[in-house]
Amino acid sequence: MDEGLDIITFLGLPAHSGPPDVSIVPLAFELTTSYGSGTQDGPLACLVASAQVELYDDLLGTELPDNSVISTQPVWEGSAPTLRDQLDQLEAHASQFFSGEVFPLFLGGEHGILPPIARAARFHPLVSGDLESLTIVQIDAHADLRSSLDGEVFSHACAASRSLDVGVGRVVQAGVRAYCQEEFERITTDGRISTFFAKDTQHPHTGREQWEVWLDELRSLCGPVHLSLDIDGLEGALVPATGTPVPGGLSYWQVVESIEVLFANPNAVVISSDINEIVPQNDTPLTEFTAACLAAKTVACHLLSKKEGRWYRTKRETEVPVSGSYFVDFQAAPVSTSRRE
Ligand SMILES: [Mn+2]
Repeated sequence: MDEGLDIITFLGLPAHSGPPDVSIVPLAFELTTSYGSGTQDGPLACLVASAQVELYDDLLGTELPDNSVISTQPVWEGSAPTLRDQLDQLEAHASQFFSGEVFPLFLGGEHGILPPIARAARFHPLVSGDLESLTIVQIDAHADLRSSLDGEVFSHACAASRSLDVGVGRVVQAGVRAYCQEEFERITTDGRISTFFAKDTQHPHTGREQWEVWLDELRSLCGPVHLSLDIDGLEGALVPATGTPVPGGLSYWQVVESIEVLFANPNAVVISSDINEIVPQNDTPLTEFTAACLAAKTVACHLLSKKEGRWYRTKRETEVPVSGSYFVDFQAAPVSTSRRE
């Protein structure tokens, strides 16, 4: 790693000693991007942009870090020779942040980071080996439910399918507006998946009603939750540098509202989050700055939920064994939908 990277901290906060309340975990992971590239540089660009984000959060009513310790981890770069080896490495790296004592916010990197993060979540005390209890809330232009893309089952386009395959109980997703027939059929037949299509929530006349249904879904979740925010879920104009910008997406304020409503749910505990598909923009920092603003909002909502007693610092009792080579040996589960011939 280049010298000096360790001095770039989230929000430009001074490095702090002591046990962190929040860990910002940059993941320079880009092995399967299919259109635009540059996601490996996204996390660092987001950290640099975050120094310009205002520290005051209106919901928290004070400035970050609000007497908490927010630590910025060194940028993780996979060193293993193959994609599958890197996924194992990534899972082992992510596992450190599921002790229950810290809230991790992973910065990606392509969305392919999700399955190893989700699998690492099984070590969180509230999940405690039962990944079925975990819900992934996904904001994304894409359903990410393909069985494979270009022959690769660990493509970023399969992030949600592979997360279900590693054992996650539910995926609820909004902003979705780019998907293939296989994905649509899976959405309509797999009871573990709830999809809120952008054509419904963003409809010029009836969108408001559908948006309320999405918010009610977030209010009704129970148990541990991982929030996975693919920034291409936002309207493409806000994040033009992301790998696959798509028109017709969520507004900035809709994503803010989704984060606030999710963290306010008294029956769910958001144990971790990621913001992914960040790509540095050449002519303006809009893409990485948008991601940094949403990262700050996520951290503020976590700190508020902690203040208000919806998050508990729990300690893992036993050490996490290194998971071996799960992804190397991974066999994709048979696709549960049958395609019409
Ligand atoms: Mn995605």
